[in-house]
Amino acid sequence: MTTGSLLVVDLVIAVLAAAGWLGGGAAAAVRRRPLALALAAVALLATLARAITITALARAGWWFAAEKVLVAAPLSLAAVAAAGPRLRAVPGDIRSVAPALLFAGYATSGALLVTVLHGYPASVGAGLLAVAGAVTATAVSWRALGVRPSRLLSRVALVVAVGALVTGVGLTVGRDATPAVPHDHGFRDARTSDEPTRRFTLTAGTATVRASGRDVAAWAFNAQVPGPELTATVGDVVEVTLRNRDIGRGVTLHWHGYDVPNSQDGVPGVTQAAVRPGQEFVYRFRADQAGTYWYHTHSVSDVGVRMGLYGVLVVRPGPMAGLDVTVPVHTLSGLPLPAPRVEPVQAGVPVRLRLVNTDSTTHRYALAGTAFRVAAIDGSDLRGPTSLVDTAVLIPAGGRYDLVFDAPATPVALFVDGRAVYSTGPVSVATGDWPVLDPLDYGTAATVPWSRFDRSFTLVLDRGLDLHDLLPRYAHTVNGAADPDIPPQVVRLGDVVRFTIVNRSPIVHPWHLHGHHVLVLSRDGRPAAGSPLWLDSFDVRPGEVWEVAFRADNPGVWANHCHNLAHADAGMTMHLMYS
Ligand SMILES: [Cu+2]
Repeated sequence: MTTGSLLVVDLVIAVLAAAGWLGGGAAAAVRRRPLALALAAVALLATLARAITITALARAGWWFAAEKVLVAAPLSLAAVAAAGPRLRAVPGDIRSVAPALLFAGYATSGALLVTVLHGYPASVGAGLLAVAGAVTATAVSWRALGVRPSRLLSRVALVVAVGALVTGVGLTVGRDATPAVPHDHGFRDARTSDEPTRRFTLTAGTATVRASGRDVAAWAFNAQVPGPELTATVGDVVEVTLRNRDIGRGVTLHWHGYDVPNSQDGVPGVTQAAVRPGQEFVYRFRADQAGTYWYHTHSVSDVGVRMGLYGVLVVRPGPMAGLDVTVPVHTLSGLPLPAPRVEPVQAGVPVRLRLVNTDSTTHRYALAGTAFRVAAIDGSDLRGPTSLVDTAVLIPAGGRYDLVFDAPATPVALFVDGRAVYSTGPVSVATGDWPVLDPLDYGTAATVPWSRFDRSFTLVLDRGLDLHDLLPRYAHTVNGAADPDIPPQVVRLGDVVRFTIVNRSPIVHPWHLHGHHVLVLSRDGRPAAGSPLWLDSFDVRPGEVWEVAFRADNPGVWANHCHNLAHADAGMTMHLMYS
């Protein structure tokens, strides 16, 4: 079983245990003897079963099990200790068992809430709050049931509840505040004089565009979605004037995957101020990385990109032979945008399909009718890519794959999530059960260029309750904190930096570090065995642990975030800073 499934199974068992104890207690309180005993038996079994799931999760990594071992296991033991003896010799009046069963229910529910609302890392504060909640709820139940516990027991319960509550609140609220990322640095001017310059103007504005035969309200660059395709040749200087006509929430341009100087990175509040209606900003950078990239607004990026403020950036090493076409995939108001119309080519002509996923979720691509190679991922050429046939690829949010093949005499079609987006003729084939390429096993391996790491950071991705502008929200968290409270990763110029990224949530998080490409070292402890993978966007699936590394060679303050942009907006954003 994968760690991701194990996390889900453990959660289901925990819910079953808590619900069983609480239901059993309630049934006992109203003297429904058979129901009470049945529910209590289910709860007991579920509680014991957690010993297996928690042990398995701890073996997969302490990140997955910390609060379960430290909070759920002791509270589950307390539950069994309280309820077990009462169930072994059930008294004539089942109602007298109710307080013990309810205590077991409150204790296991408290532990469950610690997992769901607090997550990683485990904290003494959260554990004590769970204890306080369980004891208080039990005391209230005692009174409601008219059970008279001994005076000593009542006093002990009161002291435990108040003590745990006060300490727990103190520890939870008093968490160290983290330094904020400095804003609005001096912007370095990347102006250069004598290189050939490619100049573009992008004007952001509200627009109406056509998607799946319907008129849809959009935010667009130059009134089109996607925005104009920007192309350059290695060695050019790219100069883009961004104007904002009427996007009230501001616009910027982020060059996704392009390791530009920090001042050109387009992150509002970090590298520049958002461009307001009537304003403009000029971006300049040297096109020294060939490959497939894209640009998008980073101002209220979740809404802005979804509404259409994005386009493709392609940098070629020189003139390319054959057909070279970009296929950005985007969903606008729930409707897929049409793919570009492609002229048919003669058999034997080399074709490069530059696939770009500009949505916030993973897409599955299947190229039917021809063998192909994956020539590049995230703009970086792969080493020794082999020929693939009837194989699908999964492209994470923000990711790019370049597929190359020689046009066959028969039709070719590209399916995205089962829908044909590009075809040179009718192709009818079921691609749903094709195997999926694992890029970690594809191509020819090379040795990792570093043997030691100057800095190592672990990022544990989860969900948790968070106060944002004094309002509680269920945030997407990193190491238990949400933006803007996640401490930055501080590095020095020249450091070799390793990130361990752990996903203990039940959803995929596509990771994206600005300004750098990271080399994949391993996934779930298994070293990458294929071509070196230099990525800027990669899916960390539930239960996965990725190790990636890079050399800190691009000074500045860089956003480091989940590229499911709704997650990024809901807390999963932090920064890499150079000291
Ligand atoms: Cu995410």
